[in-house]
Amino acid sequence: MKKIALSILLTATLLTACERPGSINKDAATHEDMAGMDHSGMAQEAGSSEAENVKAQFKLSKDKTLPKQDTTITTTIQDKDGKAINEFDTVHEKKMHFIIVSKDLSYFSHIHPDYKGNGVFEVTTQFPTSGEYKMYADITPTGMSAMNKSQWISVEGEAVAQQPIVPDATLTKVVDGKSITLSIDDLMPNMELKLNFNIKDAQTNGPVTDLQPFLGAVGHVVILTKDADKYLHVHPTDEKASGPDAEFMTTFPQSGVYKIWGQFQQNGKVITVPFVVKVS
Ligand SMILES: [Cu+2]
Repeated sequence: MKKIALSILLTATLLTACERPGSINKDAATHEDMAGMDHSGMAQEAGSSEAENVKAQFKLSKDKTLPKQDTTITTTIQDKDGKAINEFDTVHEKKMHFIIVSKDLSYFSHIHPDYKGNGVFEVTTQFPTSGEYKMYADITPTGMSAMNKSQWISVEGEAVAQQPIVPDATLTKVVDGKSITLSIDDLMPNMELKLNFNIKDAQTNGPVTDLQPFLGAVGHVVILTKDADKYLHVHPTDEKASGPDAEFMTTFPQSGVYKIWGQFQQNGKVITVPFVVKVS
């Protein structure tokens, strides 16, 4: 009896996967936690079998990583047999998008490592404070779908106060003289949703219509679960838009609190606007 139930469940799962070829969940599911990290720093992955066959090794330039000091992060991408994966699609102008967040998600950094060949990427950055950080490498090995690999790291020093991650009462924020309002069709899990960022001049309240392409699109959006466990795939619906609206699609894989960062560019300057939402 149990066997039959399981096979029905499996069939249902396969059907769902077939019905939704562009399924975002497939790309988004990524796991890595402190406990699951071994000494070599190999990231273990859950998710699609394609992603399971790709491994990332993150190495920091110093044995002890200190805040406010240049730290080089080397990310090596290999297949499951330890062979270098050396071809990557350029997505939004880059072969790798690299996100670093603090454990409380108050710190967010979006940078682009240089590709050194042979599956090796390198970037130099500084961590602002001591504490735990999570790094995500967002890549599309040629012939595969987009995927991300992640790992927690510790920056030495005295513990710093953690900021609470609380859903915003209002989804309008003022950043760098812009007033940005986020609207989402429905804050419900497991459905493809539209996220619209409406951008106004905070002083005149006039629409901002001269957004510049940022990484080849109207903007870039990163979404993480509150515990930083899941990194969601987000894509713009109209890459060539220039404001005041910038529209993106994503799927929240489960109920819970998520942090969303929108990044837009005007007059050569990038603004990053964070929101916290509750999906239920
Ligand atoms: Cu990027």
